[in-house]
Amino acid sequence: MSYVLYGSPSTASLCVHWMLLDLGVPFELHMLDFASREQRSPDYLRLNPQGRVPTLIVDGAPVTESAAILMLLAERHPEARFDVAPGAPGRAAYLQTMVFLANSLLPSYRNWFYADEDGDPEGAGAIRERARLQIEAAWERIDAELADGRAFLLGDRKTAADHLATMLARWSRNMPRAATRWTHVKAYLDRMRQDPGLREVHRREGLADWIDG
Ligand SMILES: N[C@@H](CCC(=O)N[C@@H](CS)C(=O)NCC(=O)O)C(=O)O
Repeated sequence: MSYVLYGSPSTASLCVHWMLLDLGVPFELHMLDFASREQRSPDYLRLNPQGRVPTLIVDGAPVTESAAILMLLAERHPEARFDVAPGAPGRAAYLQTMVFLANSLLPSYRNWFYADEDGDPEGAGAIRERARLQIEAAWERIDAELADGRAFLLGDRKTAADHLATMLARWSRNMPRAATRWTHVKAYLDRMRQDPGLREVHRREGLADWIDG
């Protein structure tokens, strides 16, 4: 199995980088320079026509979309138990949570951070305000789920949902209401921030903020 990850520090590639470290598999890492728009270079657009990260080259073929990559890696390395197998108890919750994070929460962050670039800059303020409300509603929902004191998003073991949710929580750190402002989410994140793989990915990506609270 061979892996080559294209990413950029603190972006959507972080969750994939983290899972690769957790899996302990060899991989090559290419950090793209967003300042020089390397993600829009012809060479990179051949791998990822959207010009976004992450892209993971899996045995020579590019795969995009962070959540899909996480689920693929979990499936290819079942010994790590980062997913819930078809037919196993908790499978529905796993699928529901992954799709909720990827389909509802992550695009709202895209709108928050890229309102000017992705659409008409004149309407960007309204887009950002709506995105903020959607992001806050999502953390409200996740907070309610964590209220039963479970250690991880899906119960008592770490899954791909934790890789994705923790990265998304990190992105809220400078927003009007950071994810850490919800009581149960904060308790969860305080535990996750002790995770050796998450700490290592912060170190490798040169990120000193947020990881220590
Ligand atoms: N749905 C995609 C979103 C990827 C995405 O928006 N990545 C951002 C960084 S977080 C990016 O590459 N931005 C550079 C750009 O749009 O030019 C995923 O989950 O992989």
